[in-house]
Amino acid sequence: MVTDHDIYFFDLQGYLLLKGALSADEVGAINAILDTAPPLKPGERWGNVQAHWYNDNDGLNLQHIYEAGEPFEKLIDHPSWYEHAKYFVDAQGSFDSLHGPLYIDENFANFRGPGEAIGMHSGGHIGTIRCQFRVLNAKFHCGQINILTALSDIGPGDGGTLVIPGSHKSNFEHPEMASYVMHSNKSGQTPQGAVEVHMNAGDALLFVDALCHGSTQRTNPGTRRVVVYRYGPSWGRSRHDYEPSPELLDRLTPLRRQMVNPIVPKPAI
Ligand SMILES: O=C(O)CCC(=O)C(=O)O
Ligand SMILES: [Fe+2]
Repeated sequence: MVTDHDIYFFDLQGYLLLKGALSADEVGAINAILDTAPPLKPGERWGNVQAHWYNDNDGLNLQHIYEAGEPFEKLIDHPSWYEHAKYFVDAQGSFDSLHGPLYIDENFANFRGPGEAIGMHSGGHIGTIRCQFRVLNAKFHCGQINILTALSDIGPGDGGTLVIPGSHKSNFEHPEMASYVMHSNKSGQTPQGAVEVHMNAGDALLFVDALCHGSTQRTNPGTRRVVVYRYGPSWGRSRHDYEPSPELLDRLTPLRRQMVNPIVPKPAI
């Protein structure tokens, strides 16, 4: 459940670190499937999973990863963060009557190798509704709550996530931002105020997308593995042009099905 401590620090910082969100068995089952992924280039498919890059140096994404099997389906409404996502997108009570269940508008696994990083982006000054942080009358109305879960330990040199605590409420762009856009975040050379989040496999970083964030550059050998599930209100649309497959929709529980496909249009006639 969401505690007073979670509420206070999420409001203050824009993120929470959920230690041990996944068990070693859950992480093991996910990694075992990812180990079977063939080498993929952006645009190529692996079943219903789609290989993708945001940019050419932030690591390969396997988009639509909830198509890759039951261990990924479990993450849709995982008890370690489901109530948090629901609470921060819109406080319980009004939530169900006003805009239905949560919706996942993007979900992917990311592999980050040596030299790769994602530059700093976002921040409260941007104001995009999809990513917004908003509290009114003591209720949260966040546009997007991200759950980034570590599938390998992430320490110094591993390309860990950088966050600027409190930047979800900033009214101005970080003055050093221009030098930290895409791919320039060497470990140890981070924008003033940034915190590099170190995680153990199974820990989950919950953050509102309005938070200014990015990553350090991976300098260690090997690969950082994470999965990211993004939660918003059910009137959102997929960030990409991916549709859930009929096979996935068939397999899912009613709640999970609603969360991947909340609005099923009725034919006009
Ligand atoms: O790869 C990371 O550490 C950050 C990913 C990111 O920017 C996001 O999930 O929105
Ligand atoms: Fe991001």
